[in-house]
Amino acid sequence: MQAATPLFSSVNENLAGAQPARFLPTSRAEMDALGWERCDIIIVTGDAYVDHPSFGMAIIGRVLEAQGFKVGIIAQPDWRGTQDFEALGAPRLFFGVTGGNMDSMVNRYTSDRRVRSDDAYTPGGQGGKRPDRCVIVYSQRIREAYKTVPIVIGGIEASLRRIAHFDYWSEHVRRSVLVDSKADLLVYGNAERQIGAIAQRLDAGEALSDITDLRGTAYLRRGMPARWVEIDSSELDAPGPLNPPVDPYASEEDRRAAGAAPLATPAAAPAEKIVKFYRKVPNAQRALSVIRLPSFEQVSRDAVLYAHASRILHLESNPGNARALVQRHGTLELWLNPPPIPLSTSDMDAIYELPYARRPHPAYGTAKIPAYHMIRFSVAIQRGCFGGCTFCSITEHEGRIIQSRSEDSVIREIETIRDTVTGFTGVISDLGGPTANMYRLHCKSAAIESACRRPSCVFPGVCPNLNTDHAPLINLYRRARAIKGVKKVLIASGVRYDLAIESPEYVRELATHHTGGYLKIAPEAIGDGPLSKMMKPGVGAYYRFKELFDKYSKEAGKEQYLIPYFIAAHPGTRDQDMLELALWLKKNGFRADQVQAFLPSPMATATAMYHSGKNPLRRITRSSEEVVIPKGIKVRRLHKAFLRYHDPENWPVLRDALKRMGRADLIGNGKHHLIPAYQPVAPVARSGQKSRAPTLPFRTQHTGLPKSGRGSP
Ligand code: B12
Ligand code: SF4
Repeated sequence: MQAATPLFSSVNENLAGAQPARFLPTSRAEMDALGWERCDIIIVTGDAYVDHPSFGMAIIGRVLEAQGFKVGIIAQPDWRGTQDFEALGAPRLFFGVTGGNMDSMVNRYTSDRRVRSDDAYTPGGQGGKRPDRCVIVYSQRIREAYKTVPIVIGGIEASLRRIAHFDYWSEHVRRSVLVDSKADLLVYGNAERQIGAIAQRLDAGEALSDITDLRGTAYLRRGMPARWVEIDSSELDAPGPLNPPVDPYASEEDRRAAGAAPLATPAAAPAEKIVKFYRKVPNAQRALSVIRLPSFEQVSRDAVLYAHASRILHLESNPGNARALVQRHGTLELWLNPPPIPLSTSDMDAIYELPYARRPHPAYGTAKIPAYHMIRFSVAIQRGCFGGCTFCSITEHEGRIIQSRSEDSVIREIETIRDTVTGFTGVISDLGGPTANMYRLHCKSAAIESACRRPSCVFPGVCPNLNTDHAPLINLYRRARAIKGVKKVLIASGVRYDLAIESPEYVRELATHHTGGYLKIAPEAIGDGPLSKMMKPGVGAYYRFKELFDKYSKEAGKEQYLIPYFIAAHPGTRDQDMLELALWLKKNGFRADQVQAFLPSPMATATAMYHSGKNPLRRITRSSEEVVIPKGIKVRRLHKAFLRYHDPENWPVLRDALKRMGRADLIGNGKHHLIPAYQPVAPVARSGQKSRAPTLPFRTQHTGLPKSGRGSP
């Protein structure tokens, strides 16, 4: 893989030397206090400003500050006018716009599309402080206030909406967010490398429109550049003729209603070509080759092509071998440069050790920001995930290559928490990241890793090339709990148990020292149907992990339980699968308190399944595998009801379903029945009430990270 220059190697000499601000300024008065006339860059964000490395605006702001730039923050502006956007004046170089740590639609709505009343990223946990699709709205307001100031968009929302994408909340394929926001440049993935380079190049006098060569960015252009070899994506992975098969019995009216061109004769319907030409590309030319995805217009009318485009994007996601992608939107070409080169350990250390205040901006007073409270005593030790779970898009965002901090750097951060964070009682609530136990894990060979196109290093089984040595992580845990003043180090990020069983020593360490009674893990399903569509391991790995966990808990003299999480209504799940899961839960004495149905979030592979009914994990053709999609409120409710089979409110719907499925034998009042035949007048065991069986708390759709993850003891 191409080597990258260290992140802070080129600090602008003219700008450097200034003392870091205690907090990045959020008002004119704070700018005055710092003696600033204007900011170089202003970051506009959908989250409250928390100056902590678990919050994107703080990381990006501090990275730029360390490179000598003056950075201001506008957090959760009132989007109904331009006033808040003008609070700091116009920046000298550009506005950076982010929706915040989460996509604004994921943040604002439940998986059943109901508005959430709360928002963990807002003071007081209050909902309603950000608009739908923040990035578009904020960019538009900035444009209204300042016509010519460049806008760079980034963060999860922009990153995962970088190409034409299915938007669950409108049930439509939307254009790249770059087109709708009319921003100048989109930064995707981890943005530290790109944002520094952009600021420095603009500072050196380059125009934003000339920055077309940066990895991890996307921009719009007219026409194609000279010298580039264009490869038709359908030659890499043939979806078949682009027009859906013609229904010879459809009336002309039906066809017009479906948006199709009038039919002369069935035989005359031509198979549209995505691009005009295709050439085999010699390796030497790979750096100058670009893959043409079907256009926005094509993928929005044709779900099979959508699934094809999604597959190609995922195949071209390894920074070691990814090529540029281009997707036409109307008359514009959306150009996507390959992903950024992963951050080195020294880059990661430098990023996490910037002078963060480690708390919310003082303007929030005593208001509690729940997302901050969750993580104030926890430490991020790595980024990236090679699990590839299809319902999660962290791999599409942070990449598959694990980027780890050094042990020393993590230890220093724990000491900083101990010494500076108010309320610390000696308990570190998490050492984690997207997954708990991928620290320092990587492919055995850099050359193989660079060439690999597998979407996961652990599915369908752990790849023989994967180094699964948990020793560095074990060592880190040991050092962390030996720190003076640290009483306990908990692990709350999701443990990838199929990996953990490769290292019984790790499971021992976890069970003996780092579990507070319950350990949440995420099998997500138990049937091969859904598991194969989720890219999750078979239930055998769960049993093996449980066996080890129970054994080591017992040896440590601790009574501890595993709390497994499941997703209802994931693509590939039949009613039968949910029934089997309900029987499994009952057999194992689990009672889920609250459960979550699959949320088709932007850019996830499972979202492409949901939208197209196809399986993009395999070659997509018109006749390729069809996936069962539990769509619609009725079936989603039913699948959730199976997970809460013990709740009397669900019994009527479950009785109907069981009868329809020919399993009325499971209705009755005996131990072997799933639900009783009678219906109590008033509900007897509403959620939240204590039951004898272990209760499964609310699950989140993290890579296994429970809601109480990254931080809650
Ligand atoms: C810790 C955590 C939490 C904590 C909160 C603390 C926190 N700080 O976020 C808690 C436990 C509360 C939490 C809750 C939830 N979370 Co959470 N959480 C995380 C986690 C693991 C780490 C967050 C973090 O440290 N981010 C670090 C920042 C720096 O990363 P970043 O935002 O991507 O920023 C980088 C780039 O995007 C870019 N960038 C950022 N800002 C800007 C600005 C500009 C101008 C530019 C150019 C670039 C840029 O540069 C940054 C550095 O590279 C992430 C996964 C992850 N990222 O590892 C999930 C994640 C953010 N959570 C997620 C979800 C779904 C949730 C929940 C909805 C789960 C649930 N079902 O309840 C809830 C939300 C509750 C609510 N809305 O009220 C999803 C969001 C998915 C999406 N598409 O939006 C994520 C991505 C996990 C996943 N695997 O899908 N979460
Ligand atoms: S060869 Fe195996 S371990 Fe290496 S990157 Fe590919 S899937 Fe991962």
